[in-house]
Amino acid sequence: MSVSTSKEDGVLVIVSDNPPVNALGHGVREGILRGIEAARTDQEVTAVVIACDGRTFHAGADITEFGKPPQDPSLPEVIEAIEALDKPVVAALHGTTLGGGLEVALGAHYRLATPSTKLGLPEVKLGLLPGAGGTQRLPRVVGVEAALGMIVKGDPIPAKKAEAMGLVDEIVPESELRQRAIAFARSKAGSAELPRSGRRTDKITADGSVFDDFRRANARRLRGFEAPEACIEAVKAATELPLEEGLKKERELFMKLMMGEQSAALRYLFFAERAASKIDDVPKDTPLIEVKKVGIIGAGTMGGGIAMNFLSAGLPVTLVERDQAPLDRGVGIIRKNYEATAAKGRMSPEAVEQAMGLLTPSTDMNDLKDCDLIIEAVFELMEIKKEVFSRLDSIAKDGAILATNTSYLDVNEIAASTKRPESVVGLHFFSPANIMRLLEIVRGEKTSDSVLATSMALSKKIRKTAVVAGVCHGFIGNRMLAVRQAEANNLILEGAKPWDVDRVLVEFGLPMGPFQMADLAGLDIGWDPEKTSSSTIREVLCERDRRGQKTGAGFYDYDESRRGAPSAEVEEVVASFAERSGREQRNIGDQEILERLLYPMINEGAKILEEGIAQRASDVDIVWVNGYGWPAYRGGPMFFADQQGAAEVLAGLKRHEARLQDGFTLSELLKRKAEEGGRFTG
Ligand code: 3H9
Repeated sequence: MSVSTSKEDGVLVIVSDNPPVNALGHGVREGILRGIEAARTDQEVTAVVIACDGRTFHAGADITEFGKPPQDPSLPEVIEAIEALDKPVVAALHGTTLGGGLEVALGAHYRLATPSTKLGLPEVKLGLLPGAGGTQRLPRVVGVEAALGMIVKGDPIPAKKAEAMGLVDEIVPESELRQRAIAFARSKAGSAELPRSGRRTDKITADGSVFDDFRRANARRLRGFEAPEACIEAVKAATELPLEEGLKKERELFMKLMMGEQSAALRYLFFAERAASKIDDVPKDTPLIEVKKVGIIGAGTMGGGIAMNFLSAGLPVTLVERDQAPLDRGVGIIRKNYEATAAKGRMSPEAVEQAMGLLTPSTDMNDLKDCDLIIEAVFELMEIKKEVFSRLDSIAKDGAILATNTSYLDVNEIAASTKRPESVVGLHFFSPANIMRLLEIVRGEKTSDSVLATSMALSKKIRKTAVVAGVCHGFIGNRMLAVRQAEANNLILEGAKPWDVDRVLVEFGLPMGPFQMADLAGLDIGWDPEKTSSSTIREVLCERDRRGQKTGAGFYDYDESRRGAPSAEVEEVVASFAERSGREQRNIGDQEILERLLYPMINEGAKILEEGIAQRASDVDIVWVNGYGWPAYRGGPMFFADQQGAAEVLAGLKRHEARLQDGFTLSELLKRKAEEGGRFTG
């Protein structure tokens, strides 16, 4: 039984125990309602405490029940019964009091919390809104502005802040929570007036501009998402309607979101992210290597960004660069980045010094000898990587993890330059490495289970979302990106304009298209002015000093504030290439652009799966959402493929096959899925 009750001196204590997070599944809802009903009818009971065993108070509704036929009692019904009880109800909060869990707490008349409790309404991150009264009760308790922030952004707040807002009545020590809650409840027994969140009126007024101001201030991060607007509408309803009608409105908005594609995609990603951290054939009890000290070779943008991850997690880092000047520059940039974060109020000045205090710069690779993990982030050239690894082999201590941050190269070949290939792994960070959440853990043929399991555990410590990839050119993300890039180039040679290609992807929900991305990164990456031969569009643009945003021109012309405008010169360059390649320029519609960019990527994703480079389709999606800006509300390329249907993707590829890049072949897995009507994702 997941809910038990006991009576302590007139207080009925209702305790849920539904590991791992006390989700409010059917049995839990039923148990709480039964407890409330018992409290109502039992004359001996004068007050109630609602609490949870285990690591947390209810962390929300049970997401696995979503999309299945609803089972009574519903959560709103349970919460209404709690609020309506004429005996004081105290919620005893600990851990992560989230979503439906916080809504239960809002239904209670009083809330006590331990100092480490986090409180939040994260439903928006699942493409939903709080659907059990949260949008109506929270603004009545903390005011409209504070509630908007919590509901529309979905980030939890610490207990102390919740107390200051009036959301928590008292903070009590962790070990005394239950007893203090019982004593508190007893002290309120017999109260004539109970503070019911839903009946409060004092904080619920707001002038309409609050909502518009909020929309404006958050427009960028909310672009394309449906749920935040619905959240705003629901909170607005709280200011305009009596509770019952507001709850009805909330329900309506909630159900609409729940049935929609965006929430399906975001819920899928929630589970996809958790699945990604599981390595199928590595036993759960694989011993981990203790990582107490990290070494990084290369103090450039990448090396510096990687270092920051570990420094921020409290791990000492030795940063090695060949010469003093670039080392100083690298260290300077790390400090500047931290100081910029502090200036925005996201880090204290003491934390900056603490992080910098963990950094040891060095020009001597021998200083890496006591590191447990060493990550190489030097120039992307096999010969250089091999040289670094063979030197590392003679310096690093036994058992140390030797990682390469290569984004394309063969990790097996790099590993073979050492006498300990089992210790070698790819840790592919994405730029800017201190910000981007994705980490590809590249598993070499000989990488040991311990090295893999430790890499995965470490990714959590540095707050990355990691995905395991096998060895191939570009691993999961860049391999698929290369296919899209080649197709984007084909499209412009056939007559699509670079800005149209970019626009189609931005309208789809990506932050930018391939040509905007190229301009941002610089067209001259890998370009050698000594050896240039005008053989590609990119080369010609570099030769004309159109090297991207930094030179004020690339595929676009840029003004001083780096706003890009279509360039007649680029059109001319592209047209002359098209003529030379004998391609006829034609008008290409948006739908063809989208299919030509996305379907070959999906085909490549399917090959990645059939070759076993990715463990599961959802891992491919995690890579694209976290590393390449694929809109989360579209789930990822493989989820998108399932929504289109594999047969439609295959038909689309066949429609365009003659025009696709040389050497294009269809994935056998895609063909099979199309034939069987099967899905890539669960
Ligand atoms: C809601 O409440 C709607 C209401 O407003 C209205 C209803 C009418 N359900 O993340 P972890 C599983 S919407 C089912 O690795 P952590 C999770 O899949 C909900 N399962 O642990 C994993 O399973 P497995 C609003 C859930 O310590 C295991 O628990 N609430 C749920 O890193 C451990 O999870 C949220 O959105 C759930 N609600 O983080 C909160 N939650 O071991 C969602 C977790 O098989 N949850 N599981 O892979 C979280 O944010 C994190 O899980 C939490 C713990 C912070 C709680």
